[in-house]
Amino acid sequence: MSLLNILRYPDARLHKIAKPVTVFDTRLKKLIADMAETMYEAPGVGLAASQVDVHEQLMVIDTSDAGNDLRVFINPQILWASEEKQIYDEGCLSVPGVYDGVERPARVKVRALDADGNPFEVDADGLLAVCIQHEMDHLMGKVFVEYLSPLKRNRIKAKMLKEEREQKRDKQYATR
Ligand code: GNR
Ligand code: NI
Repeated sequence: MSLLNILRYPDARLHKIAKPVTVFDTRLKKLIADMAETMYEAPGVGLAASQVDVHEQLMVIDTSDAGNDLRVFINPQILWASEEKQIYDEGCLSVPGVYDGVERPARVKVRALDADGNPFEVDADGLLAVCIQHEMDHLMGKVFVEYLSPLKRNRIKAKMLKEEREQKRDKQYATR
C-alpha cells in the first residue's frame, strides 16, 4: 500500500470531470486500498479519486467513530434526494483548515457499484449523506467552497496560495 498525494485547492485538476470505471481489475483494487490508506492517515471521513488526480468515478467513505466501516462507491448515482435540507459545517482534505456551513438535501438514496462491480443501494442521512454528496461533487469537479459566497471563496483562495508559497519557501530553505 502507499500514501497518495492529495491535490490542494485551487489546483485546476480538482475541476476535471471523472469518467465511469469500466474495468474491475487488480489496478482498481490497489487504487482503492491506497485511497483508503490515504483517507485514514489524513485523517478524513471520505476521499474522492479526483483528489488524488485520478479522474474516475470512485470514492471511499468511512464515517464510523471506530474507523472500521469502509465503504467504496464506484459510478455512484443519486436516485432520490429529500426536499428537507440540512446545513453541515463541511471541511475538505483539499482545503485544509477551512470549515463552513453548506446546505444540502438531508437524506439521499444512492446506487453504486462495489469493488467487484456488484451494484448496491444505500439510504443515507446525517454525516454519511453529507459525505456522499461532498465526494460526488468532487467527481463532478466541484469543491465545497464553490457553495460559499465569492467573498469567502476569494479569501480562502488567497489563504491557500499564501500557504503554498510559504511551504515552497520552507522546502527550499531546508535544502540549502
Ligand atoms: O474528512 C472530511 N470531513 C468532512 C466533514 C464534513 C463534511 C464533509 C467532509 S469530507 C472530508 C474529506 C474530504 O475532503 N473528502 O472529499
Ligand atoms: Ni473533499
